[in-house]
Amino acid sequence: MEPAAHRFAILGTAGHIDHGKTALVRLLTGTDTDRLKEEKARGISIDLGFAHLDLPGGISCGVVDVPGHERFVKNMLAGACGVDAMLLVIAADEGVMPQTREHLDILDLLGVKRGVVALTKIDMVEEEWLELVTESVKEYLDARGFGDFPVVPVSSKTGEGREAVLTALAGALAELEERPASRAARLPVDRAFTVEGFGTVVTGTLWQGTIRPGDRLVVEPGHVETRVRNVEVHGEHVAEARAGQRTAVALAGLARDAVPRGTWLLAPDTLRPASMIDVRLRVLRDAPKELRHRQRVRFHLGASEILGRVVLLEGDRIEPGGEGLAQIRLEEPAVADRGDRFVLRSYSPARAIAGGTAILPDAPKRRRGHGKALEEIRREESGSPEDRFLAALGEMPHGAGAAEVARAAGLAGAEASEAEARLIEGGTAVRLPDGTLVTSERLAGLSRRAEEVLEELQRANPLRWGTSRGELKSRLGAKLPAALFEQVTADLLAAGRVRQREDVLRRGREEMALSPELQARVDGVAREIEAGGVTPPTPKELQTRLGFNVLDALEHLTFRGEAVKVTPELFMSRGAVQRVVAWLETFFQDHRELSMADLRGGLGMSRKYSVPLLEHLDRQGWTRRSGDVRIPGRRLEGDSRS
Ligand SMILES: Nc1nc2c(ncn2[C@@H]2O[C@H](COP(=O)(O)OP(=O)(O)OP(=O)(O)O)[C@@H](O)[C@H]2O)c(=O)[nH]1
Ligand SMILES: [Mg+2]
Repeated sequence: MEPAAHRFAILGTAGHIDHGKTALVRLLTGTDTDRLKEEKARGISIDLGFAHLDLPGGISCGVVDVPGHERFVKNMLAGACGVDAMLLVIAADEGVMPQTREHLDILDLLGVKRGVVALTKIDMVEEEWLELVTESVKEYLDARGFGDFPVVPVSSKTGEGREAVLTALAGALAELEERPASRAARLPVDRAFTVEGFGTVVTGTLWQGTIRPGDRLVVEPGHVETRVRNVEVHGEHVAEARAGQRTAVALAGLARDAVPRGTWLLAPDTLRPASMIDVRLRVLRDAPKELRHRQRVRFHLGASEILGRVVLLEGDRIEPGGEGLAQIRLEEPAVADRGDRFVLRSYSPARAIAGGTAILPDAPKRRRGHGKALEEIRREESGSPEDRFLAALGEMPHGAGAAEVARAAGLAGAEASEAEARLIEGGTAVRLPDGTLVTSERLAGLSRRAEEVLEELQRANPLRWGTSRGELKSRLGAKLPAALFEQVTADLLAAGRVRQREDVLRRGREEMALSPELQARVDGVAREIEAGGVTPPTPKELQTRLGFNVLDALEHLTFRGEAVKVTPELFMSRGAVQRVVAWLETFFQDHRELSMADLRGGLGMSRKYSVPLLEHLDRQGWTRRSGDVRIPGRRLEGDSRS
């Protein structure tokens, strides 16, 4: 199966125990994510559950349902790391509760900025109470910096509000950036099990890159080499899993124990596990205490939890709400990449207290009070001018002018212009004809999506040669700037991956090939309008007569030049139109003017045909309006004897 042309997103639930996360996922998807016996018996979620949701607007979502119980926050973290958006569930009868706060804290630390708040169980409360709760939930979100999240009332019991939740989710994900498929594969394993006939299967969200059957991958930590036997997305075999998809991978010759939750599937020779990571830390504003030097913590990254200590490099403590540079020293190695977000929980009681970003994922041992070390970390953090310019540009999906990028990167003067020039020279950034800069990665991603959209539309509409530029552009995003779109299509045309006729684009080199069944339909339609001569049946009449939707066939015949689209309601065969033109030529040999009645009488047609036909002939230059009558148009003038 080819990858479909829609986008992928991972949606994670969040919220206090019993507030209705699993019930809402069931209402939205039809899937019961509580699959463990114990979950069913106790009526609570213990581990992660997974479902699939197709949202309006063509977004295919992997849903990760997390448990709300305080004791299972560890499992929640394994699911939350790597979500694109949150579905924060708050029961209308209880309002904001401790794990509502902790889950939102965690998602905040992980940098999740999209989401919808579902106010569940509205069937259990009075109208007035609902208003009060809505108000206080909105206040809470506002104070936490999530004031732009829609709050949607819903009942998983009656189904009320289901559509509104779906619409709100589609809105929250509408402008989601595609994850980089061009980078090396990286998948945090959140489940591993044995499947009869396939051996060991692991699941996780593919953070970046692609995975295909036959790929060689490495499991880290442990450095176990393996080969992909099979790839599934949402329960279907695929030729390729793409970044952003929930993925199940069957691995050859590997025991289940070799890939427990917390390990990673990686493209070979990419990341290495390491125990010392330089980081920037941020302590939660309502953490119960300050973070102390050498404090023991639980380090959560991807689906892994690793114990370690925090070595603070700037002072002895970080107060709630504060931040600083630190080194995390772990008891077991972690597989981190530069820029990864992670969460820290206190050792006991286990509670989310801080989070941060990896700066140097495999660092030398740092000592406190070393000005040089701090300087090095700061330099790593901000990067070279080129890195900073590229990072700033990478945050701008529509690209931007050089001045704007430089400002966002905190660069000026020669430093900025040199960084820009080097990136363009090196092919990492591209300057469009209108001056806009954009990363090559973004351009490549757009090209790829454009091809997918074209492919999908071609498959869905086999009678159409291709897709109009306008339709392709709107499919790629209503706000996509014209210059960017032009560049994408120009690149595809130059690479020979797409062809163009008038303003219609077609993917690939093959010509249209109709199935015998479709060809028979087209031939049937062609015969009917041919037989109708200058008074062919309308599409509606044809449809009744033939019993299928004839519009595509008529457009197809028009595209092939075998029919002429006089109006959307009148398609005439090419032969019939040629006969009309021949009749006109003869007519104008003896007459100066043509009246509507002449046309009707001469060709034997009613007003229903003569009016649109004459307008078509005007447009095509065969006739020209002159007062109430027609005279020969420019295409007949050479022949006219008048
Ligand atoms: N009346 C009513 N009951 C609901 C609604 N949503 C959930 N419930 C009930 O509330 C209870 C808890 O729902 P769950 O969906 O399991 O809650 P949860 O948030 O997944 O709980 P954990 O996963 O354990 O954190 C169940 O008995 C549900 O049937 C609702 O909208 N209306
Ligand atoms: Mg649940």
